[in-house]
Amino acid sequence: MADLLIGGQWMGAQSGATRPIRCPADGRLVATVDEAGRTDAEAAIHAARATFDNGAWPQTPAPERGAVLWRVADLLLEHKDDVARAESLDTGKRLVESEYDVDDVAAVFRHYAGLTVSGADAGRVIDTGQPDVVSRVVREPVGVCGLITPWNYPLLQTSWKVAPCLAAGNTFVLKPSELTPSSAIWLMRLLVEAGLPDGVANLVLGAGPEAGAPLSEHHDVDLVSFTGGVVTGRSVMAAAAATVKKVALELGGKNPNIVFADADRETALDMALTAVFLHSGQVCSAGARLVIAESIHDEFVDELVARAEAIRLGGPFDEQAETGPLISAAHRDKIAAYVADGLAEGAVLRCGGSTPDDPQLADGYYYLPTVLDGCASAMRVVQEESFGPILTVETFTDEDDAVRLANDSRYGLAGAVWTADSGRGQRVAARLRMGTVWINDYHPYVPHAEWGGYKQSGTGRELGLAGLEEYRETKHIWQHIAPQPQGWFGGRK
Ligand code: TXE
Repeated sequence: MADLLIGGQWMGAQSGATRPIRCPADGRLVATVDEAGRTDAEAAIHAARATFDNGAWPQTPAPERGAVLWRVADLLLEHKDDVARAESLDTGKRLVESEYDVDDVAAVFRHYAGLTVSGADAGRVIDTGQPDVVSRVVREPVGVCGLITPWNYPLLQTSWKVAPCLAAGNTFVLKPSELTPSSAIWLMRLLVEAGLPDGVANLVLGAGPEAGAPLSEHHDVDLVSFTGGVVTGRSVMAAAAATVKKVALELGGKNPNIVFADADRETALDMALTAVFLHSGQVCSAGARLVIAESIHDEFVDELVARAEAIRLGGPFDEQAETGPLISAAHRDKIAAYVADGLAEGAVLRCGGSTPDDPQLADGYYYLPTVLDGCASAMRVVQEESFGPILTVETFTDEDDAVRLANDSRYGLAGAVWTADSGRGQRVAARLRMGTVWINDYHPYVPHAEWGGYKQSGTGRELGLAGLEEYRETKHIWQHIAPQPQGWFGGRK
């Protein structure tokens, strides 16, 4: 079956090109998919434009759009086993994690389905003080949206864009990561099955510079929403400037996990591991910087290292595995280079720092959970997002010092503070320049709360109500019901 969905038709690439998809856990071929180029992307943009300008979807009553989204959620859960399996084969992540992701994706679709019936679409009537004037502010879909997504949580991050985009009445072209296209193909099939009209959802697969770039460049695209690395994000934003389209960017982070001496030690330790090593650190909100009180540093880090050394690596279907491989050989090389760099800058290697020597893992892109102690915020390994299983450790003396260190970053996506002092937790949370702050927890998110970054972690918000607003324009309609000449210029009698 062909894999590109353009104007309601499944088709191959105009060039006939295809791309092999390999499982990062063992390198086995899991799919061969069509590889779109610029002309395919442009065809998809034209289809989305024509459907937006001439189709019924933008004018469909919001609750009817919501009903389609609700059906998508049901279908996702019905096909959960297949969708999760496809996601795990593409990403190498444990099956159980992909299953959680499908549940989360269904919840995201239901959240936006709910907003279509709860009045979030309602505009406002303005009291102008003029009885002969009806002044209304209405919310409208933005138009054609270009959605570009990454490989770490392929389906989840796609749902954060697709669900609000559709709820608001837009049409879109989706370009998932070329490394992990399978769950996007699944989602498109389910959107069609749920009754979405032809041409509303369009899918192109392929490399960023060919299949993705037209989504930020083309004058027929009104909004581009991108999740990925900061370097690519800058180029998306620069390309979008030429046509002044709306831009939403989620560009990852280098997130501090602050532990005060009065924190519940056992929980803070356990969660410090989850914060950074979940999905082998390939998480935009990973707690990759441990910022720890000097007085508990030795004891805490010794125990953390012992636990990190015991983490079991393995493929998606290995039930003993606690985390999986990195996405590619190139990404693993990048992680190794960050570790080498950190050591050259004076960090102390406490564990990991190499690939595992287990022969059963030899064909996958595994890297051992790594702890670098004695770090300083000026180091490259502390400043840049490695997006792998590397924890850097910095120590602080007091509350001000903790906040100063945590904020000493070009990123501002997320962070956490661990303390038994609720007042201190709130004080620190208020001073952290980040889009999400957890107090005595790490990683939870809900579809109802906004997600996004300060500083170079991006612009705009996903999820929550703001996640819907990204996909809407605001229009003021002024109607004079008893118009009279004003005589401003006098005119001719
Ligand atoms: O991502 P890219 P990469 C970070 C992480 C990682 C780094 C690089 O630090 O190591 O980014 O990862 C598409 N025009 N994150 O290189 O390039 C691309 O095809 C339009 C953080 O894999 O940003 C894919 O669909 N699109 C992150 C998407 O952009 C282009 C998640 C992301 O790829 C394009 C992933 C172009 N010119 C990586 N070039 C997070 N925020 O969660 C590429 N793409």
